[in-house]
Amino acid sequence: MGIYNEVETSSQTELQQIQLKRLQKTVEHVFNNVPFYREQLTASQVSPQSIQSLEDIQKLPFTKKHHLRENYPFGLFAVDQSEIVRIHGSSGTSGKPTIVGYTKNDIEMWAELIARAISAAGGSKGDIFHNAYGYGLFTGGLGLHYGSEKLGCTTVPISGGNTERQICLIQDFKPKVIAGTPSYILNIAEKMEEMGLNPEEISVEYGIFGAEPWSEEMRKTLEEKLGIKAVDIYGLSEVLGPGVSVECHEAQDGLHIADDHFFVEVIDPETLQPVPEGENGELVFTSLTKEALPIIRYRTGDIASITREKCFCGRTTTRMSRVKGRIDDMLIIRGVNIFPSEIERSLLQIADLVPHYQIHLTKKGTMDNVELHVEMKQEFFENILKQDLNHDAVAILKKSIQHVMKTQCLVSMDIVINQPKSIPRSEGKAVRIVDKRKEASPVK
Ligand code: DLL
Repeated sequence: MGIYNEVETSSQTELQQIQLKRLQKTVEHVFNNVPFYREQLTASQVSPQSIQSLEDIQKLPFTKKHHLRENYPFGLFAVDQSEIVRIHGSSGTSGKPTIVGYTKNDIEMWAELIARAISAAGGSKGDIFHNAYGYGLFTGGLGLHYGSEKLGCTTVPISGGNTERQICLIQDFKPKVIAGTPSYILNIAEKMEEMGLNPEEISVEYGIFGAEPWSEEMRKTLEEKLGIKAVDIYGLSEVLGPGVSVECHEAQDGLHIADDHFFVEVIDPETLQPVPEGENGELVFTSLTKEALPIIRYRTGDIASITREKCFCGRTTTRMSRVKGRIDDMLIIRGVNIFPSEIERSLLQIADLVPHYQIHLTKKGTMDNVELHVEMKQEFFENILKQDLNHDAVAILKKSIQHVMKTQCLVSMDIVINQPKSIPRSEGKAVRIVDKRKEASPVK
């Protein structure tokens, strides 16, 4: 069943015992080695000895992204710089990246978690693994790379971009597993379609997609276009990178968290109190084994729910739902809260559109306004040109999109239907929200 390490099927009690021991060790590690945490814990009147049960984690203060920024670049590292063998970072919306570091043991643990993830996704030793995640400071490329080698896959470090060359190598090497952001893999899949390749001619059987929110409908689209089974992989630099959780290909029903390396909580982002299992809230992670950058109760800003029900695949680990989106990306349209992934889910049901879209935030007078930019399919466009469709066709399509948005997402927004190929294609993480509100405001 592709279970890489038997710990993935341990009982919840065994997992919790492992977690408590490792949590105690981690709190001691940060208290002794990171001045920031020593001050935080002291201010909250908590010492390493205060952690006697897993519930005691709630005594610990939260860590947020700004704490990493304020301690840029290496201030939260818990080991001497000479022990750090790798640096990664995530580009923020503003200013300098958030920098993270890894010791040799951290890299080994990360590779193990990715080996588990590729196994869960359907891959195994000897498979050719086409890695289209970007290499560089971003954790996707090298993160997947080391795990793929550890599992024994033949790893192709193609990185993102240069789509034609990617397709050429896919045709020549015949990989079984492909990894990348769903938006970039869609880009590759569409190019393949244009080249007249059909899914039966594509060797790939399994896809490992993540690093950005995507919907169940996008999964169906990618699976059909490539003739594969696709799983969701999640992670973030501050906590590790990819591999914090991954779906299994057997159930494709929630992402298995590596409970032996991370303790997950789900909180209400307003009250900061835990929410019941099964309810959506903000994911909070504490690392349990990291040496270089141990992290305590990191508020991810990502919205999801968790369940501890055993999975059909045999794994007993906590599962998280798909991430609906980041709190920062939540749109509030006339009082209704909505994530871009929910818009995506509805849009992908409309036959005359391609699965690319952007949400433009603009100003109408003094009011915030939302424009949904979508793109018509090539056939639809050609039918208009040939006048097989009358000039009202676009207006009718626009009405039907508006109707879907109103009934499924409960919001009304302006719809802009673009000609084929006009929405920018992604080579990594797709830009879904374009904020033009500042551009529109008059110069003071
Ligand atoms: O995106 C790590 C990664 C690489 C994950 C490759 C999966 C595959 P960052 O650049 O630090 O790290 O961005 C982390 O991306 O907080 C989420 O908001 C988002 N994210 C990551 N995976 C998913 C996913 C990598 N599967 C941020 N679904 C996170 C939805 C995701 N959002």
